[in-house]
Amino acid sequence: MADAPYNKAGRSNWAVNQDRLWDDLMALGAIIEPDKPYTRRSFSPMFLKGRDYLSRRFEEAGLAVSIDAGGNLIGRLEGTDPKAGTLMIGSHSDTVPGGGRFDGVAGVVAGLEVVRALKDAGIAPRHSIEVTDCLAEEMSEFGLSCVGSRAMTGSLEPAMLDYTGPAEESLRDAITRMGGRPEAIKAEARDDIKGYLELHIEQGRVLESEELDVGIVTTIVGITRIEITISGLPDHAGTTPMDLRKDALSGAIEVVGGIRDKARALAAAGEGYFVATTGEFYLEPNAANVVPGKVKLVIDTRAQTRELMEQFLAFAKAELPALAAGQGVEISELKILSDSLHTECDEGLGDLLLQASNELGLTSKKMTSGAGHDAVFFSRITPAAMVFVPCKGGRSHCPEEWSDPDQLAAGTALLFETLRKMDRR
Ligand code: HGY
Ligand code: MN
Ligand code: MN
Repeated sequence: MADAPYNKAGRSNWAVNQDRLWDDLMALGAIIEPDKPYTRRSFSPMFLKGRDYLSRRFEEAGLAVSIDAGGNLIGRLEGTDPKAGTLMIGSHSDTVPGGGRFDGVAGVVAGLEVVRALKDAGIAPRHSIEVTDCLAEEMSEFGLSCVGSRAMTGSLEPAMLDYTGPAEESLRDAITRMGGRPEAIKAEARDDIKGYLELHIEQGRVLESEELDVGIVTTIVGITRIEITISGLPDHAGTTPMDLRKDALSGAIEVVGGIRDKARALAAAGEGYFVATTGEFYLEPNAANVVPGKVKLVIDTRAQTRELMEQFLAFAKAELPALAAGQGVEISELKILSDSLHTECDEGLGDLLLQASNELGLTSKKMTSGAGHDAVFFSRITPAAMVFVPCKGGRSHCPEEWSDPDQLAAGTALLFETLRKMDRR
């Protein structure tokens, strides 16, 4: 990594405190399910334990702590000018199953560190500053991601509150269980947020391979998630001849292969970034001596342009049923779970980030994000921008996820300097 202007003794000579930041991250990295590192799933008891830790650290930093209607945890520092509005630094503290210690939570802790650094430096910002842990950014058991940031930005459709999760609990009840008040989401929509910043690990290989200190995100891909149910007939595995079976898994194999091949073709077409993943796969009854009667898939697709996504959706609706029918089974349901457009981050904030990065002597580049983020929804109500820090080998959503203390400190110092510029605007 390029020599960033802070000494290698691991202590930056900037306002942010690298060790304090790192200690909080490692403490949160220990508040995880005992048998599956590193897992802290939204809505779980372990998630609430992580929030207890964050709330305590918010209070110790002198922030007023609250849970908003959508279940987001917010630490607020009042500004000197009540008419100036609020600047927010956010991300998420939930993980994927078997995830890492940095995805999301690094951005929440970085926001906390920025506020502590403001206090250490005796700086009283004009704007109020909020550090936000957005509820359930990762795809949750309710079939929805970015629950809290959708709620805060008027993007949580009422029908989504009826999505159900484990034990048939509604998303509405789960948000309430997290301290939210779903019935007040609409009434408490925010109009005071004047800007949103998010620090996140890149979850890719660009910064590390080009030895850059930080990335400034310009575009965040659109994400569409589709649930497909393939129905056949459960039958005795021993007595049902091959030509008389209605094997749902045989159909699912063709459907998944068709999705893979279409995604490879779109990715290779040179019209922009496109990926598709069959990440969830449920087989019923999932018994060795029963011909599979039903398969449920969840497909996660990402596109840099709406044109690419529309090409994929047209393919899915037109071609997938024939692939299933070719195996004597049918697609009994094809449901769009969520469909968010690609997002352009705010250019003005991107320029502030670049300016601050140059002033700090950091090497940087503007880049696209293949991962989804809470910033997507904040960009709908306020100027929003993101800072990426390198992560080892680009690995993420796995226990090997890693970012060095000084890389995180550099990104946090950039947040600090950029927030100061936003506060002075
Ligand atoms: O899946 C994503 O893109 C993000 O990590 N939630
Ligand atoms: Mn993630
Ligand atoms: Mn994330």
